Amino acid sequence: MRLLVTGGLGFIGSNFILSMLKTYQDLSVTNLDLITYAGNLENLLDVQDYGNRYTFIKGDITDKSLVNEVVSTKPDVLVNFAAESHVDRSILDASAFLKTNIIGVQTLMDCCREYGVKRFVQISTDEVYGSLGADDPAFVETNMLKPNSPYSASKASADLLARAYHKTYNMDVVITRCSNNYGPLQFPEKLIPLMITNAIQDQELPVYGDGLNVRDWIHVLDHCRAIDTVMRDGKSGGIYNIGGSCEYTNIDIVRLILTKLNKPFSLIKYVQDRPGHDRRYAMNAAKIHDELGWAPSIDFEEGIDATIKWYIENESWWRKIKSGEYLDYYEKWYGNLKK
Ligand code: NAD
Ligand code: TDX
Repeated sequence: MRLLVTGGLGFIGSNFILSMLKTYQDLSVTNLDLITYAGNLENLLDVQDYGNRYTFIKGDITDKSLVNEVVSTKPDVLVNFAAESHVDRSILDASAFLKTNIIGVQTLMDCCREYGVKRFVQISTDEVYGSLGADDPAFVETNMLKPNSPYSASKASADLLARAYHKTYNMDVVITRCSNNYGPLQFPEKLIPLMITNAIQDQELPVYGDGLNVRDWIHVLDHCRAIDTVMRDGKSGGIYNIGGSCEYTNIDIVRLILTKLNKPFSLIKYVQDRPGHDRRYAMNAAKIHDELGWAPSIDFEEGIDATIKWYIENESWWRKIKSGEYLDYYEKWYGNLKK
């Protein structure tokens, strides 16, 4: 199988590429990534072991002539991870989100159609469904899309575009919608790596609002295995929820991390809430389980222990990130949230 992966230098994409190259000997990957602030060549240093089974191309998924050139090599499948992915940054400025997450997807799908790529896999998110109340049933694939942030609105737009290309052009498109991922190589702007690295540095841990918002956590490798399953066996035009069935409040996650690192709860700092903050996400993943036989396999306690260990052992990786642009962003965002 010849895979074209877009956005493969980010958190989930790099974990996906590593696990695919390791699992399948008869598979090669071309990775097209712009190397934005979130893309990191260091994430895939280990792929040198795979020789010519891995090719990297630097470029923008909104650049039609480049994408045409890359797609003209006719990969079997395109898996699109490329996106602006951080809700808080979308609140500061939505422009790049609309460009990459919507126009980028259109560009990729147009080129795939032109060159007859057999399948397009769009990596989407639970956030397209909006927010749940404490007693609401978990999201199912048939729920209405009710995005609440510029980020989730851009991802929902891409999902609708993917649906339209399937209906209009009979294009073979599958969409995966996953809950919150954690694991190695996650950029330290997201809750879990932010809290682990701030705690290691004895810095404040900023908790939004009352800290009682709920997320459904899944280890990134369980997500990658689900994507592989949908990519191979998912029904054309199908949408598949992926989740860990593992709901935690943010404050419980933060306290767990501090406890495991043997750091005091006094590092916790409640700050102003994120505008439009979704209260709760929970995924009903019965469809992917019943139709394709996938279920998560990594226990949260074990996964979080391994993740904390990874951040302790890879301090130079995240210390390099936590400089320059990151510090400017941090000041701009958290500077406004002080209570
Ligand atoms: P990330 O921010 O870590 O990585 C995004 C990658 O896309 C980076 O390597 C970046 O350089 C690249 N990129 C950005 N704009 C690009 C462009 N215009 N052209 C080419 N490459 C570009 O994101 P992530 O957390 O790995 O998420 C990957 C995908 O999964 C996203 O589509 C996101 O919406 C989705 N998702 C993420 C989560 C999560 O918990 N992180 C959960 C569900 C879905
Ligand atoms: O400093 C913080 N303090 C805090 O309380 C940060 C960064 C987050 N939070 C809260 C906000 C959320 O309730 O933690 C929760 C998780 O926040 P994020 O890590 O920013 O993730 P979330 O907004 O839930 O979105 C994530 O999951 C779905 C990913 O970033 C998206 O890319 C994915 O689509």
